[in-house]
Amino acid sequence: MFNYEELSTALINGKAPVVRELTEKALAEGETPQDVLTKGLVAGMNVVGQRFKNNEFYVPEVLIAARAMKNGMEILKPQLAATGVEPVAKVAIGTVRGDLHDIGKNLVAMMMEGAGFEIIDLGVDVKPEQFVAAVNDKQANLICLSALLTTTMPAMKETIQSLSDSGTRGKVKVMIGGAPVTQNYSDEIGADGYAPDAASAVDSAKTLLGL
Ligand code: B1M
Repeated sequence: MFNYEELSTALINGKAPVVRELTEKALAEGETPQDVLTKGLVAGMNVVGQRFKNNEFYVPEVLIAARAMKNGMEILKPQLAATGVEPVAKVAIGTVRGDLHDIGKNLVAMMMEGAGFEIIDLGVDVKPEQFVAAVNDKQANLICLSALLTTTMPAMKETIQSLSDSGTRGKVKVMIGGAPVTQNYSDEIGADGYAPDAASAVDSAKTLLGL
């Protein structure tokens, strides 16, 4: 039985090479990529978040842990994507203007890629007009907006407004998510859907696109 605590602890302590090694070991021992992600990496990141909240961790420790998480995710990405077949739809995903958090957004992108979606990753601090361009120039069928800060949630509303102003709103579905985001907020700003985590983001995307 793979020792997930060892993996989570390495991530919490920011030991990137150990995280990479243990992620590879877990897969070699037959653990599923989904289990390695949730029981190992996300579990560790949750502890980091809790410690950051309690002022036991400061920004440098969080960044080092985030880098360790990326190391593990690099190993998992091809495995998570391997289940995919032909792209089922084109998704433009990004963290909204003013917001630099990308770990959750990357997880959502990875899970969606694994489910067969073609992903256009616009990165972080993405301006409303960049999302509009993804619909007009790259024919995205679904826009995914991520926000981790209460102060950047209004940028989700502004993005939807820009889609309407540019006449593209009718061509695309909009899904939102991120720790402070709720279904109520989604309803309030006129998004088409909300998902609380990466796994349900895949289900919601499929429902929204009628797949
Ligand atoms: Co930031 N940060 N941070 N931070 N940070 C939070 C979010 C915070 C809650 C910490 C705290 O105070 N407890 C707090 C926000 C408070 C608030 O607004 N309510 C906060 C703050 C205040 C800040 C700064 C302002 C700190 C400062 O400088 N004073 C600053 C802002 C910078 C900016 O963005 N402009 C800042 C900076 C940073 C770092 C750069 C140090 C680093 C980011 C590194 C990176 O992303 N590359 C960081 C981190 C790591 C965090 C915490 C610790 C962890 C976030 C994370 O990655 N979680 C976070 C505390 C916490 O969450 N407990 C915190 C793991 C990730 C897997 O979860 O992103 O929630 P999450 O994603 C989930 C779901 O939300 C969902 O699926 C994902 C997987 O299940 N999801 C979607 C996400 N997007 C989705 C989209 C969807 C659907 C689902 O559809 C489209």
